Amino acid sequence: MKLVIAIVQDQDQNILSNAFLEANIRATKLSSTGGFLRSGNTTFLLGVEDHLVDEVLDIIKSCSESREQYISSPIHLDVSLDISASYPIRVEVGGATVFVLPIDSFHQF
Ligand code: 2BA
Repeated sequence: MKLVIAIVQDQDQNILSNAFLEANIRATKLSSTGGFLRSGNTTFLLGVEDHLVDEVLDIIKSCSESREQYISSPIHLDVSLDISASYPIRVEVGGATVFVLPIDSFHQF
């Protein structure tokens, strides 16, 4: 059995939840925050039998879109203490960031 951890953009979480439901795949959804953009994203936890891992990865891939986001560069002072204006920096986010981990044991009490 494997633990699949998938971090997706909030805009994709609903369609991905529905796809898991349709495929009868169990998932837990957590609200999370990206450390870099500090904006909300969604983390799915899935305990998956080995033979279903590829199917789960295909579903995640098909439901996760890559998007561009812009962040403001920090305003900084140069040597002459002039304040430089901030400017937008383009960042490509996603589709999905996925980790697949082995599970030592699985219990439901
Ligand atoms: P964030 O940390 O908010 O990162 C959003 C996007 O910003 C990233 O998209 C990447 O394009 C860019 N980015 C992140 N750190 C950067 C840095 N130090 N310098 C320049 N650009 C940077 P993704 O790579 O698609 O990641 C989307 C979200 O997935 C991340 O949101 C984070 O929540 C999670 N994530 C990505 N890699 C991870 C990792 N190795 N471990 C844990 N979480 C990760």
